[in-house]
Amino acid sequence: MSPTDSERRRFGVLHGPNLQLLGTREPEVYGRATLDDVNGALRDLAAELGVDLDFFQSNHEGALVDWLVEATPRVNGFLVNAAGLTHTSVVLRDALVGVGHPFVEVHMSNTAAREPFRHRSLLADRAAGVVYGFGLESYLLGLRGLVARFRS
Ligand code: CA2
Repeated sequence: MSPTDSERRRFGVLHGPNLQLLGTREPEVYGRATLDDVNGALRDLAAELGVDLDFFQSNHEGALVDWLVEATPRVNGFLVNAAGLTHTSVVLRDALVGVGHPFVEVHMSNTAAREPFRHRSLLADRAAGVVYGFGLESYLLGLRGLVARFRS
């Protein structure tokens, strides 16, 4: 049985600073997929899983916070690649915790195998789960995890 429109889940996908550069530089770290490729693959998976997605990317911390708050009434959770803000932003952490939805943190690269400053996440201890190191696939695994959380 497929869910009715009112039962369908919607998730926000938040892309942090510089992720608009995906696919244009550092392919050895981030692969060759562009941000449009990532969003397209997420859209395809969302259709398969029967959920809806809203997307947002910004290079500005405040804009990311504003969008999280604005999106909160219409979504059930967030898929988050906060990029460099992952390692520095108390502001983004407070917003994610404050809006009260479950979120999954994802990273394209294996941050644990990179510079020490990337080993710390200010978000991970409040996340429903974390996926890193699988390139574009990190986002897809993260979405599967987020959706599964609502089905179990
Ligand atoms: O691996 C990830 O997904 C990161 O969130 C990417 C961030 C980095 O600061 C995190 O430590 C790990 C960087 C996003 C910028 O992406 C670029 C892509 C291509 C070229 C330059 C930057």
